[in-house]
Amino acid sequence: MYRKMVEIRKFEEHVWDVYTRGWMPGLAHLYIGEEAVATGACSALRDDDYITSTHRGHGHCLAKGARLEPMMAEIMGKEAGYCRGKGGSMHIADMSVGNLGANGIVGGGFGIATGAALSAKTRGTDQVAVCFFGDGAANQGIFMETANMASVWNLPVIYLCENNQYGEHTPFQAVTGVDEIADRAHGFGMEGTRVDGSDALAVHDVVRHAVERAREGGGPTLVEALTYRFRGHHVGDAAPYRTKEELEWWMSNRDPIELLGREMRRRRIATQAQLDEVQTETETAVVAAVEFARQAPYPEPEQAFEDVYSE
Ligand SMILES: Cc1ncc(C[n+]2csc(CCOP(=O)(O)OP(=O)(O)O)c2C)c(N)n1
Ligand SMILES: [Mg+2]
Repeated sequence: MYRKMVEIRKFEEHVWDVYTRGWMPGLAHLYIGEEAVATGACSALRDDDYITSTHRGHGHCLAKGARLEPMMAEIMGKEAGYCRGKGGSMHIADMSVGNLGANGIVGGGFGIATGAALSAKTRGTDQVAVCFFGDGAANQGIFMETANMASVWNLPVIYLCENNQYGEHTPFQAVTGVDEIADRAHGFGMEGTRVDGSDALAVHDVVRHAVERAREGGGPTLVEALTYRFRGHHVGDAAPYRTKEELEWWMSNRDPIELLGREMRRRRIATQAQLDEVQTETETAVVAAVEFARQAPYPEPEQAFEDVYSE
């Protein structure tokens, strides 16, 4: 889990670099600061379990098993990418590991994850689906419809709200009628839990519990992971709507990589030197992925209408 979180952090730092150099088209919404949520949750899943992701999806993809090279190639619009360069940062999908796709539509994953859970139940498998979504997406109407449906049909789905406390430039308290999004679970007739989203082990435990219940036919769960994004909404956003003190507090007290590293040293699972080694190895791998993606060709113009749903 430590290695995975470092991989996500370094990947995102390089996406920042790739974006600012003008090597990628579109926007980049970075997951820096939120690594424990995807890592903790996906480490409780099997390869054949499903996830749906968001516009801030690189961390979910990597945590569910995506490889660095095709990820970076997709972000740069290259043919070697997961969607042959046509999806970009916000539409990375990898069916081979159950990733049903990132989504540029806020709340776009609710129907897909709920449908995947219905499919698993109908086919009689014990697969589960995890739907990642933000605090902003928690106020989309489709959440109410799908969560109610999942409750009535007892579907194996976990709605995992990443409450990073802002939807674009708006604090979640300004647009949300409850203090804790997890409280909404009671209105749907399902279990709801809030968890420390900076603590990968805590996220893992809560999601594992929800997954076990879902596999045994116990139905859906709403999990709210309280977290914070260390960067702006997207790379070009300097985030003037929040205070420097608030950002600094989260960065110095709730950095998920620091917290897990400290816990590993405390339990004598790893030394600082071993953790440093993970950082170095991961940096090398991400640099190689950037280089791979830079060298890779763009799709040919004749391929424009291949692998797309409408022409
Ligand atoms: C249906 C829809 N409405 C609006 C947008 C524009 N938009 C993109 S990200 C975003 C904020 C989402 O906030 P949240 O769900 O909290 O996710 P976060 O960015 O904090 O991870 C908005 C409003 C969109 N992409 N889709
Ligand atoms: Mg948010």
